[in-house]
Amino acid sequence: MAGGGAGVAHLCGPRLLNPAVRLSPSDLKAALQREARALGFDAIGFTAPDATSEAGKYFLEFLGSGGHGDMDWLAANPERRADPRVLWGGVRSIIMLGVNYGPDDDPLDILARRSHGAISVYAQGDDYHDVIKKRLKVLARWLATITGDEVKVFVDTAAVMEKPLAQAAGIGWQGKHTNLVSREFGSWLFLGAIYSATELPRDDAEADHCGSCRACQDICPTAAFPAPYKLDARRCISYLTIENKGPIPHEFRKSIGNRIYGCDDCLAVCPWNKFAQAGREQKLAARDTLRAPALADLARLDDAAFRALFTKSPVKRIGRDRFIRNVLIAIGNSGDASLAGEARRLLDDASPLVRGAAVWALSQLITRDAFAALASRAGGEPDVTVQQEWRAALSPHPEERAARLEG
Ligand code: B12
Ligand code: SF4
Ligand code: SF4
Repeated sequence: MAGGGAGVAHLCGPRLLNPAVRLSPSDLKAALQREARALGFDAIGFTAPDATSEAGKYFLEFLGSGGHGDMDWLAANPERRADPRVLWGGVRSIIMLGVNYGPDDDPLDILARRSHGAISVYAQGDDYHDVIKKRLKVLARWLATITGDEVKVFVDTAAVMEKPLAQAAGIGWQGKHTNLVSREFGSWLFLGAIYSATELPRDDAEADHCGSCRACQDICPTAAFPAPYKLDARRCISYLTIENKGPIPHEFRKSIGNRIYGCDDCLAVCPWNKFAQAGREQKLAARDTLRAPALADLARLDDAAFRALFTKSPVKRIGRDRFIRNVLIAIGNSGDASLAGEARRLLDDASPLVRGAAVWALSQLITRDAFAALASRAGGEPDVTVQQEWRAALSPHPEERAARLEG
C-alpha cells in the first residue's frame, strides 16, 4: 500500500570489530539469511543500488502521465526514488525482505455478500508497517554490529522503489498488475528494505513468468491498467478508497461494489497463488471482526468507536469520515433496502464528505418518488460539493448529470 510519511531509521553499529565474527562476504550473506528467517521474514534477496535504472525511467514516465493522482508525496523528489544512490550516497548493497501475508480463504468470496464490507487482506490484521519495521531494525542493527558499517531501513513510506528492487534481488517479478509475484508465495508478500554501506554479493534478478496470462488485467473492476505493467492509480479502487481524500468520482462508484478499504481482485486472481500458503505471522492474520463486517454496524461508527475497532490497523490511517464515505458507497451498491435508514441518518452527519456520500447511497436504495420527496433538504445544505450531489441525484439521469458536474 501507500504512505507519505518519512520512513527512515538510521542505525549505526559499533566501529569495533570482533575478529571472531569477521566473516567473508558470502558467509555474512548466509548468516543474514539465517537471521532474517529467525526473525520471521519469509523471503530475502540481495541487490546493488544500480540495479533498477530501467524502473527509474518508467517511474518518471508514470509521474509525467499524472498516474499518481493526488499522491504528491510520491512525486516529491522523484530522483531519490528513481535511484537509491541519490537517496543515500553511501549505499553499497540493498537487502530486500518479504513477509508472507497469504489469506486463509478466498478474498473474492466476500464480494458476493453485499450487505457486508470487503476490507482488503493486507488491512485485516495489524499494520504491517509497524510489524515489519521493528524486525527490519533488529536485523539492520545485527548487521551494523557485525560490520561496523552504516545501515538504513525502509518499509513503504520512504522514497524507495521496493518492487523493482525486490525483483532485482530475485524475490519475485513485477507482474502485469505491477505488484511483485513470488513463485513461492504468489501475490502475498509485504516488502521492506535495508540499505547497507557494506558490499555484499548480489543475487540474480527474477525473470518475468506472466507469459500470455492477462487474468489480472481482465478482472480489474475499474479498468485501471492502460497497458500491461502500467497502472493508472487514479482508477484503482485501492487509491480511490484509501488515498483519495474527496468524494469518490461518480464514474467508479458502482464498480467499487462493497470494497470499503483497498482491493485484492488483481492479486487474488493470479494463477501463481496456487503455490501460496497462509501467512504464519499472527499479528498480520485477519481479525474475525474485520473479515466481513456488516455495513449497518460500520455506518454507526463515531470517531471513538472507529478508532477502537481499528486499533493498530492500517484502516485507522484514513480516519472515520473517509471510511464512512466508503461504507456509504457500499451501502448504495448493496441493493439492501434495509440499509436505507443508515444512509438517511447520515444525511445529517457533521462531515460534508459523509453527507455527500449519504445522498448518493440513499438515491440508489429508495424509489425516485421517495427520493424526490426529500428534495427540500437540498436547499438547506451549506456545502457546495454536497449541493452538487443533491443536484446530480435529483436529476432525471443522475450519472449523466454527475459526469457533467465533474467535468
Ligand atoms: C504508491 C503505492 C500504491 C499506489 C499506486 C500503486 C502502484 N502500482 O504504483 C496505490 C494506492 C494504487 C497502491 C495500491 C496497492 N498497493 Co501499494 N504501494 C505504493 C508504494 C508506496 C509505491 C509504489 C510506486 O513506486 N509506484 C509508482 C509506480 C510507477 O511504480 P511501480 O508500481 O513499480 O511501476 C513499475 C511498472 O509499472 C513498470 N513498468 C512501467 N511501464 C512498463 C512497461 C514495461 C514493458 C515493463 C516491463 C514494465 C513497466 O515500471 C515501473 C517502475 O518499476 C509501494 C511501497 C514502495 N515504497 O515501493 C506500495 C506497495 C507497492 N503497495 C503494496 C500493496 C500490497 C498494494 C495493494 C495490493 C493494496 C490493496 N490490497 O489495496 C494495492 C495494489 C494495486 C496495484 N495493482 O498496484 C505493496 C506491494 C507488495 C508486492 N508484493 O508487490 C507495496 C510494495 C508496499 C509494501 N511495502 O509491501 N499502492
Ligand atoms: S487493486 Fe483492484 S482496482 Fe486496483 S488495479 Fe487491482 S483489481 Fe484494479
Ligand atoms: S494474473 Fe497473470 S498476468 Fe497478472 S501478474 Fe499473475 S501471472 Fe502475471
